[in-house]
Amino acid sequence: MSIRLAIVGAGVMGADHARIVAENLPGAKLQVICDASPERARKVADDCGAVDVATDSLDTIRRSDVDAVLIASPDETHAPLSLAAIEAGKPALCEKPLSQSTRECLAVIEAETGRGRRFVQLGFMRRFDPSYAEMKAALDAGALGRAIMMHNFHRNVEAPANFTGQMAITNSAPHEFDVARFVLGADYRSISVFQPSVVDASKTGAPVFMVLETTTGQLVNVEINNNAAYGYDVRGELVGEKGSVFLNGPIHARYHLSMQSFERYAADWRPRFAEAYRLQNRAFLEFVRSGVFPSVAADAWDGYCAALAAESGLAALAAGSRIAIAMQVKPALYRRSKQP
Ligand code: ISE
Repeated sequence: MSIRLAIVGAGVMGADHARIVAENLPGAKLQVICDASPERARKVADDCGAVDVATDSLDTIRRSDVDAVLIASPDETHAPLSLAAIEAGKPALCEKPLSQSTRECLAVIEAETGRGRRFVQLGFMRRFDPSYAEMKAALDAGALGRAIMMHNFHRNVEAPANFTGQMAITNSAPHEFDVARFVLGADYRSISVFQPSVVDASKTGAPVFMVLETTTGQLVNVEINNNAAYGYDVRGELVGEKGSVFLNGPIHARYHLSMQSFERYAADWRPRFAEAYRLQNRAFLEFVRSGVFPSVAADAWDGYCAALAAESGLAALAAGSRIAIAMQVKPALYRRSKQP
């Protein structure tokens, strides 16, 4: 029998998830598209062949014809809607970040711990990206020797108008906080944040440069530049004792035109990470079917770790100094292999 999915939030990511489900997720059925705007919900439902539309997210999560939920609404709703899914006993694939506040992440963790299983798979899709997977596999296989450093660049064309100065750290950088932690298999000990004085720091999406130290002695640096102008560009290099691995994006063509040779950039992250989203959503469907949490996927604890790095990053920026990152003790549920 098909798994009946509700998508909450019909913006850019909700629409993209609906398309992935419709085109690439055999065994899943788009049951409901829910959005505060009925027109937006209807448009996505019509484009992707969903059965129904709704405007109330909590009612949608509780509906008896919904087996699992995909949360793609604005950041501040992620934790409350995850809690509602847990309360309804339904697995949820929640877009990142779980929350911009560690307090809210801990509430989700407490709710899952109370029920003795994981419900929330977090949309840190880069864990499923073939280039990061290969980087991690090379490290795990010992090919690079011990990891020493990881360099990360994250550039968007232009920050959305609603992007506050802090969102480079709380909305964009969590991808790097999570994926570097995932690749290295290490937690963070401290963070320092810098801003180039040549740009106006109050400007929407002003760039930041961060340096994190891991508990196992590596340095991780992260550039976030949400007004890079030229294209969506994510780069990463893992440096080990014996060599390094550099990420390659999925480039399908090279142009030779007008005395130039070049490749094209996408305007946003969806083409760059299309395969990662597809694999992530497949893993979620398998999780709903089997109850076994995907070993690669991020869970609520990983969401807490990313939020803690972001919160500490904001404190480091305000203080103008290096801030220690002090983690809570990891509950036993999240120490187990990712079984339910
Ligand atoms: C956005 O929310 C995303 O998740 C994108 O993957 C990221 O590149 C962008 O910086 C974020 O704002």
